[in-house]
Amino acid sequence: MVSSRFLRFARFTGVLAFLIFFIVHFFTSKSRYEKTLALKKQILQETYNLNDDLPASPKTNIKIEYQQLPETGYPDKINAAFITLARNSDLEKLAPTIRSVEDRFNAKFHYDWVFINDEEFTDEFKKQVRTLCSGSVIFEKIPEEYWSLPTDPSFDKRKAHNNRMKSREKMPYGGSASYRFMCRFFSGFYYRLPAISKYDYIWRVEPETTLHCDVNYDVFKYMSDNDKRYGFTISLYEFPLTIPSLWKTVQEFITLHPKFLNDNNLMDFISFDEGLTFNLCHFWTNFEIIDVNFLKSEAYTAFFDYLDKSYGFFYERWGDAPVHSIAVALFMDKSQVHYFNDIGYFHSPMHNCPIDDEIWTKNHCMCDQKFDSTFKSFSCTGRFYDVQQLEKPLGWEKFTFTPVNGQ
Ligand SMILES: Nc1nc2c(ncn2[C@@H]2O[C@H](COP(=O)(O)OP(=O)(O)OP(=O)(O)O)[C@@H](O)[C@H]2O)c(=O)[nH]1
Ligand SMILES: [Mg+2]
Repeated sequence: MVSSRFLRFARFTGVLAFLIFFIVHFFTSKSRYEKTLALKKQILQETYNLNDDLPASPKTNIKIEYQQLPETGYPDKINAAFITLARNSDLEKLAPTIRSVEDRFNAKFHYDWVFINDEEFTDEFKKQVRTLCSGSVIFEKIPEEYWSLPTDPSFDKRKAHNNRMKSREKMPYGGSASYRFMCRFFSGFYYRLPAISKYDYIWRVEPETTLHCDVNYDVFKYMSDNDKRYGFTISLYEFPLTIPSLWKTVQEFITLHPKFLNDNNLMDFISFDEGLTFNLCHFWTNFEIIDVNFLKSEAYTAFFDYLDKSYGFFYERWGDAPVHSIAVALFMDKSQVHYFNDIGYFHSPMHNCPIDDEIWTKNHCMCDQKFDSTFKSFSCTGRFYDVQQLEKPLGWEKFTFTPVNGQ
């Protein structure tokens, strides 16, 4: 009797305990679920609204601020871009160059990059450069008239052909037609492309080149703020056989248009005898930062048109480097030409490697100062210092000799 009553009581208690456990578990797990959901929401919000005001954590009182790089650079950005002429086949050599320019400079500023080609760029090329550049990327195909022989009746195709044949063994790219198209294009046409003419400054970058040092300031803004219109890193002497009649043609142009000659020009940089002859000194244009409005000016346009009509780009093998350099030296005020001693640059086989230890260290340069070309005998930059009356860095004399076997 007693035992059956006890059994009923035990069964009732068991059911009651199970019910209580079930109800408690139901409510606690619901609030845990809601908490988890709220936390997830918070994380999502923090992730996607990085710059919203976040509450400090009540436990630590620490407020985590997420750093987000601006999409379009910073408010002071100049109307400027990088430009690169390249073939699809240059991609492998170009990719490390873009990486170097981005790592050393552009990842901080996000300037646009315009890629130009005489053919359509492949999807593979576009995909690769897009992923490396931090600014907008623009692809432009060169119109045929900018990359072909002149069509005027007075142009002698046979003479151009003969020059290529006889120059084949005498100079680099002497036999190449496309090299001549490239030099003429960089002398007179590239800045007329709509994708380029809209900028105020352009910085030219070639495949297989490297920036040796960090550039922690906005180079374009520096140029604009200081009224600089041309910037270079390396200068040297031109191969005379490529330009037998260039200086004569320049002299004719100046005689016809003396008004274009700047009163405060850099003639002494390009001539040892006040303009009688060209001393072959030129800025190496594979690195070049230039004011596009200078190229679009009446003086430069008339200058290029005059040179082009003499057909020296084809009857000889005029390079864009002497053409740009002569124009800069004669038509610009010399105070507007700037030598960058702090960027560090390499285009085979020449280095610009800051010899000033403070600059080299501060900018984390990765180059051997022994090989810096600035004050070597094959460079004209020492002359640039003299003509501009710039103070040479301490100990520059130690860097005038080319090391033999790296010693
Ligand atoms: N799209 C295209 N680009 C070219 C062509 N030829 C040269 N280039 C580009 O024009 C620039 C200059 O050419 P380079 O071959 O480097 O000329 P260089 O600097 O005088 O000679 P190197 O000492 O060999 O570098 C580079 O950016 C090349 O990628 C061409 O036929 N088509
Ligand atoms: Mg090159």
